Amino acid sequence: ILGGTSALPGSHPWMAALYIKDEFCAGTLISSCWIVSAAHCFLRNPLQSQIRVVLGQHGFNDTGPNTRTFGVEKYISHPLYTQFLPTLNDIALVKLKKVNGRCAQKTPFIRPICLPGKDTKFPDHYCCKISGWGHMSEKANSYSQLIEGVVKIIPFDHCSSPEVYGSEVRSGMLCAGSDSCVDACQGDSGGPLACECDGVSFLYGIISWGDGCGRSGKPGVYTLVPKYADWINSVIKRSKQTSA
Ligand code: 4AZ
Repeated sequence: ILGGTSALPGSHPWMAALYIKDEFCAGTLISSCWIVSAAHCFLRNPLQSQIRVVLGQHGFNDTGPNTRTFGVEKYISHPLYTQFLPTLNDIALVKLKKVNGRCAQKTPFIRPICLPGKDTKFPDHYCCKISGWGHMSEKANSYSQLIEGVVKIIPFDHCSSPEVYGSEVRSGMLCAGSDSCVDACQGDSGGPLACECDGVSFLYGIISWGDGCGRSGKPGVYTLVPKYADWINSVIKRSKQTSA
C-alpha cells in the first residue's frame, strides 16, 4: 500500500496472507473456513499443497503467538475467469484445511469480515479502507508490515472515461483512489477494500489491478464483491453438501 499508515495489530482481523509457491497475495476471511482472494493469484495453477494461509499476521512473513497457519483444501477461481482477460471476474475462493476438526477460531487478531448482499451499494465518493503487505512504492521490491489507507469510491462513468481506463473497466469492477495517492500495489492483490456501515465492515472490493501504483488519474481497480455474492454463497453451500 502506498501513502498509508501502519495498521494497529488486530485492526484488520480478516486479513489473510497467502504464500503461493514463490508468489504472495492477500485474501480476506469471510467465515471460519473460507478466504476470498483474486483469481489472478492462481493463474499458474499452483497445487493446493504449495499454498499456505496465515491469519492474524502483522509483519510480512512473521509468525508468532497471534498467528495461525493453514493448509488449503481447495481453491476455486470464478468460472468465467480467463487468462485472456485476467482483470475480469478476478475473484477466487480458498477453503482452509481443518486442524483438529476446525478451521479459523476467533481471537482478538482473527475474525471474519461481513460479506455484502448482492444489492449492497456504497455511494460514489464514500471512504473505504484498503490494507496489505504489498509494495510501498512502485519501485519497491520488498513487502511491509501491515499498512492501511483510505480511498474513495470513484464514479464508474469517470473511471471508464477515455482519459482514465476507458473500456478496460467493466461491470463487476469498481475504482477507488485518493487525492493523496493512497493506492494498492504489487503484493496487495486479493486483499480487501473494506467499507463500513453502522460500525460493521463489509468486503466491498478485492484489490485487483491498476496502471502502476499511486499515479495521478490512474486509480486502483477492484473486483466488485456484491456482483459475486450469489456465486460465493453457492460455492460455500455446494461445498457443505458434498463434504458432509
Ligand atoms: C499488483 O501488481 C497490483 N494500483 C495491484 C493493485 C494495483 C497495481 C498493481 C493498483 O498486484
